[in-house]
Amino acid sequence: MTASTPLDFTPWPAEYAQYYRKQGYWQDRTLFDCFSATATQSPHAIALVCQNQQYTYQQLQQKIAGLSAGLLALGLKPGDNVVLQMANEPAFYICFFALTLKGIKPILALPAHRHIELSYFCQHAAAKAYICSDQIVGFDSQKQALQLLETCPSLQFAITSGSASHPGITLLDTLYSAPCYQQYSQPGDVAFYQLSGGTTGTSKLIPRTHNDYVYSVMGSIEICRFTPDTNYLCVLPVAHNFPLSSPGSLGVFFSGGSVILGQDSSPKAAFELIERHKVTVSALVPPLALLWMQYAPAAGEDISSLQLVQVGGAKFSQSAAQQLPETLNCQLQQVFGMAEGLVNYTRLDDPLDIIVSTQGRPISPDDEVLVVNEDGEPVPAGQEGQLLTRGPYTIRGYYRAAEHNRRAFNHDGFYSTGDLVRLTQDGNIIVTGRDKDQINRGGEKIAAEEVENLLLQHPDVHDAALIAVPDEFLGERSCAIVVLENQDTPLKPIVLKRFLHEKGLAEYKIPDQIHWITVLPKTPVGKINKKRLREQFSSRQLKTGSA
Ligand code: AMP
Ligand code: DBH
Repeated sequence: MTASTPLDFTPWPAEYAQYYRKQGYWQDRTLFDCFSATATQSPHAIALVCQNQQYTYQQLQQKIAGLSAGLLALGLKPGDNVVLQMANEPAFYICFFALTLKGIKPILALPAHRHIELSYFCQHAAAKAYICSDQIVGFDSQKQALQLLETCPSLQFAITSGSASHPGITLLDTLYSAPCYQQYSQPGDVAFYQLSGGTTGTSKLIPRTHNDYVYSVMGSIEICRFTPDTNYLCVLPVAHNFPLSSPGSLGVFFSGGSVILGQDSSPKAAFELIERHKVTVSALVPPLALLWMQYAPAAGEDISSLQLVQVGGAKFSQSAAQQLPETLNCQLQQVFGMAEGLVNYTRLDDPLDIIVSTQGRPISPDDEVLVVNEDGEPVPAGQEGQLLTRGPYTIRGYYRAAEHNRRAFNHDGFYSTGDLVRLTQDGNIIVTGRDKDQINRGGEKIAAEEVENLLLQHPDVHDAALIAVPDEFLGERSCAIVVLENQDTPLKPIVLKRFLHEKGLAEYKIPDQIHWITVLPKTPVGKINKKRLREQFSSRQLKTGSA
């Protein structure tokens, strides 16, 4: 049996693959090989702590191999796709490694995803199973599972963590069998799908191979100096690329440290975990970093073990970056990454002004970074332009998205990130803006078009545009500008919000505010003039005639 289905992804051209191997980036090891190397070396070290549960590397490895056998016995096969949606719980990692060990490819859904996102993933990837959790607060994942089983023809199995389930849903705990270590996935194969924030429609699926992902993690470990003494607190959603791989939990597992899983990212809960488990490093999005900084001065907890806080996912303001090291009494690292690949870090030994004022530089000497103007020509150093990138862990194409790929990747295979950046003299990147139709709501990405298309499905909506407006806490919040069919009949913003909610859209994508307008301004070529809208609505408060 083999998991390789060649059309799953756009491979790197042979000469690049050969070069990346020659350089030692691609080591032809699977994710499970890397986990196992630690388990062999330090079987009794603590790999994972979550509430009152604790696993050594050996215990976790056995669980992984046991579940992997059970998944095959259930009827899943190498090459199958499954949707994996879990809370911050040990079962996530057990499933992740068990699936990839057997060449079954998880699509890493976020806990916030709902019917619209989940059914799209199931259908687009012809997923055979939905593996969910009983621990996502405020979400009946089993009801969701039944709904998916009904609506997605490819779906054969729904599996849940926890101890109680509806008939027709399999309990994960019943699947554990005798450990089987046989691998059905090759290092060059797609191991799993990460998700992009998207710019058009629903998130795109990002095929990540063992080789490229392992390299991004190993490179990150070196830069962030993860060691067996690292105690990493994961409070961001486990499946997100940042806390999974930059260096994230995988970085911990591959270097022998301990992951401490937190379900509650509020400062008090997180600080208690830091104190109890002598946490040395954590990864935060900017709004969380701000909350931790507000809480820290009067905190009763001892967080003196904390050495490093990584901040990424959205732009961290320079003034907050300046204050963080003193306020949390630790080092700051800025991380500018993307699930498509390229990850940039400020280095631990960089001068403070670089750490505070830039978003760092790539992991790899062979990450190619181009800053170009609208015609695709390189701009002089120091000038703002669009960031294009290509390299040993940046994908060459999204999964089953031929048309979108023609726009997102140029002829030479460079990925067009949609970010506007400036390069400093010493090669650090400063993110200056964005050239993609996306709202970055404190690290959560919203594709404007997806929400606009849903708004247009409401019978009273004639036209709609979703824009980002500045928000002191989130950096940006989302604002829908709506033209009503009948402008004499007022509509309450809450009606539209409820409409989106009932459609099954993830909560974070529901517009923070909604304004009415008689007609949307257009550009000379007839596109909605979002720049004008942003200028017009940026200073509007949440209160004024909106929601
Ligand atoms: P995604 O492609 O959904 O994984 O989202 C990645 C995007 O998040 C990047 O292309 C940036 O737009 C944004 N991003 C991530 N980290 C940072 C950062 N440190 N500063 C500014 N933007 C960031
Ligand atoms: O925002 C991101 O997607 C992101 C941020 C930091 C990321 O994917 C990463 C680091 O790896």
